[in-house]
Amino acid sequence: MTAADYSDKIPNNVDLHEDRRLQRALESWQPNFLRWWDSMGPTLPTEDVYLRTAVNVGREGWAHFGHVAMRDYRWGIFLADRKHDRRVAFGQHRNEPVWQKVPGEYRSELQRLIVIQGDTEPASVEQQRNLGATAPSLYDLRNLFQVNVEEGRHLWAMVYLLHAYFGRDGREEAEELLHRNSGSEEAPRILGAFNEETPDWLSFFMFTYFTDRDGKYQLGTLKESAFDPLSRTCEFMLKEESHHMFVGTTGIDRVVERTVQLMVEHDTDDVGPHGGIPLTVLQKYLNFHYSVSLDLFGSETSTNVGNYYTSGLKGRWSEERRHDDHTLTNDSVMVDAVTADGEIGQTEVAALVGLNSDLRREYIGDCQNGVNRWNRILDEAGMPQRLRLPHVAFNRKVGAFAGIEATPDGKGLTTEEWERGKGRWLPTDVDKTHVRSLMRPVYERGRIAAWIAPPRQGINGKPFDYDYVHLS
Ligand code: BYC
Repeated sequence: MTAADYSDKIPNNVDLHEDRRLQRALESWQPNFLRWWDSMGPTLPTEDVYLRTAVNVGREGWAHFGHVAMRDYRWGIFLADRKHDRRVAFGQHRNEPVWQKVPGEYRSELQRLIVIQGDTEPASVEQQRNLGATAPSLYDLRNLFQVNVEEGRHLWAMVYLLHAYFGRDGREEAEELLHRNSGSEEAPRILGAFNEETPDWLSFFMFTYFTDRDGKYQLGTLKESAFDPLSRTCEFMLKEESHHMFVGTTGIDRVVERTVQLMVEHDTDDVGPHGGIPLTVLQKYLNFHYSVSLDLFGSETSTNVGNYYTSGLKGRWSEERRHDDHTLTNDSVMVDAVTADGEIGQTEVAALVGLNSDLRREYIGDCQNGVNRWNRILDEAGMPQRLRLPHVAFNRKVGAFAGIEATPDGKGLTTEEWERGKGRWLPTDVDKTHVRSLMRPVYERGRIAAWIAPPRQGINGKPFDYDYVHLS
């Protein structure tokens, strides 16, 4: 069954009505979720928003578009269709049928992975809650809210698994997902990047480009999981996720485009006084968001990830397209490391413990595509400047390079050199204040703030000047 049952209090395609206990448990979590949404979700009051709502998981027509009051959004539970002959693709259980229940021996690891994944979803909504007050256009405002409601749905996706498969512990973890908060002193979110601020729209576009992209890769590995309900839920989440990255990619496109226009118009690189964001500031924001997102991949060498793989809990990106034995017990790989003489270099490790590096490599290749795209905009305008990804050792708080400092070129630095240089590589208070000063809301249909170019197209075939959001 793929079509969602919308007559249920909780829309779903998992026959929730057949399991009254589970249904009651989720229905009692629902008001807590709404309380969290009211207190930690978007702060800008709106009448309704032109949103996409998932209605089906099939290839064709999976979503419905229409104006809805955000609080009445139908957050639901959608798993991709079950493949009846699906088998484990990797690890020690390779070729065995996938699991419809959680094996006792892997219960705590699986729960931990689901909790970490679940924790990021509401965290991002919290980080973005004030952005509505400064949206550059109604089109952008609508995209922000689309991302927010879908992150809310992704929380539902993980909470469903916790309630359905992890008993009382799972229900307690589901409560905790609403109690931890981004940036909180007492109960912060689990992963570093999700406790950082998203105070302006440039940060939002960088976040949706770099941090949502970590989400894409992590979900891609969980989609390979031998635990079939997790696999199926991640498969469907990935479908929604691509719009979030589109928002980031095209958002940065449009900032670069506008900056270039101002550079040409005023014959200067310093577009700040002309209401634009200089390329140097863009590069600093890029450096920050990329390095913080690299931290989300964990350490270059990790026994956790080797165990997850061997047990069948978490696979590799495109596992089935890899040409090897899918167990990796005899393989080795080179991973980034600080060498014995203190230099930034590489070291050889068992392939299994190097799997965070494997995933990160895929991610970095994908990130580079965006940079190439933005550089094409510069190139076509005849600009010699280029944006680039900083070195993996730059500004790291997790993994091999957490204990050292390095330039964006990957040259090691003393602490004093780092302190003296960091204002050239990461956004300073002056940069942030300038970017924030540009963040004035533009809520008239068809109009756009002066620091960003309009999009080439609207949403779902609608024009840019469509009434995407009705403010209250
Ligand atoms: N911050 O063995 P290691 C998304 C901890 S984003 C703080 O290298 P492992 C989204 C680690 O837990 C995708 N702590 O780690 C995007 C471990 O702690 P314990 C989210 C960190 O397990 C935008 C210790 O350090 N999903 O969906 O190999 C908007 C040693 O680390 C951090 C997932 O991440 C950090 N950055 O890998 C909305 C998938 N990194 O065990 C949504 C699920 C590591 O010593 N999670 N630590 O107490 C995982 O697969 C893994 O847990 C990790 C870490 C990849 C995160």
